[in-house]
Amino acid sequence: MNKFKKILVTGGLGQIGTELSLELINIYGSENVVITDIRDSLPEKLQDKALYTKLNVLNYEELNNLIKYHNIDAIYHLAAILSGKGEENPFACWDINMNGSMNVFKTSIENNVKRIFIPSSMAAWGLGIPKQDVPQDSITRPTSIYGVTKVAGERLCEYMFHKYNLDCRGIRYPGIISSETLPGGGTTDYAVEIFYEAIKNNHYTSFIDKGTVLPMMYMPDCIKATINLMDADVNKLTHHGDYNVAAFSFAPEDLAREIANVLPAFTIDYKPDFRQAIADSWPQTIDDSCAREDWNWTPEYDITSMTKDMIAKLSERFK
Ligand code: AKB
Repeated sequence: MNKFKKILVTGGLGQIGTELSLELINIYGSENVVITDIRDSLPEKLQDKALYTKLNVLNYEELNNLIKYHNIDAIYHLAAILSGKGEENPFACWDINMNGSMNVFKTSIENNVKRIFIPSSMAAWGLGIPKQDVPQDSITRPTSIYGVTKVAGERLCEYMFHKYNLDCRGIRYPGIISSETLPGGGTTDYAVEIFYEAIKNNHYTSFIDKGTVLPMMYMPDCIKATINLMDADVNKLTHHGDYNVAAFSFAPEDLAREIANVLPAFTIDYKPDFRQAIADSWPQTIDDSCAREDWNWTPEYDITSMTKDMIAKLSERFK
């Protein structure tokens, strides 16, 4: 049975938002999923398939009115500025990520929203962490403004749960690789761009250096994790806004090798930029045993199956 009656997605036209919205529409029906974003209208592939309202999450009144109007009982709050863009404008990153989330908390409390999802990220980690198998309960000393907002968001989810009985949930996403919508300004974006360049030009210049191993996940697993955590029994959860999840880890040269197995002419070179310092502060592998125990998390894709699927999908689109 479906858990919720009417769902709101903020940032619903972003990298994760687009595919999450499509899956929620499959499960709940297009009349029960309200997509919001700052764009004027829906892209072609979503037109006539979804309810859409242009919304800036910083506008509390509009957000609150929308939630009342639709009688929303679950929110997936994905509107955020990611790590790369965050370093270009730290004040805007704080504003959108923190004040946007505060608006979502406040309206959820006011309107008795049953459950909300606010993603965290591996960016919550930073100085002094174990690079291998970073545990669920580990120190979080991020060096990026995005990471600072993610740690604050995690703590706020916990706080709102205890103070207001607001059921807030979140995952520490690794880098997410996807074929439908490009990511918008993260450090792990290279692992998506590389596929587009491989198909179009047989070559990619990576802004992340050789040897930089980072945790990654394919979009179908990201959507599965997000929906499964939201559907989980609250009594089984030992955490709220900060579940570790993992799928596979690789360095750019590992991914290049996998791509070359399918597209033998592919080559890569390296020109690291400011995002290298962010990547260097993140772990290489993540211990996700807590998510596995609490809500049965298991990923389906590994680097090889993800690479084959990405190339098949993008080759079809760009043929
Ligand atoms: C980013 O690179 O900023 C994001 C993230 C890991 O949260 N993909």
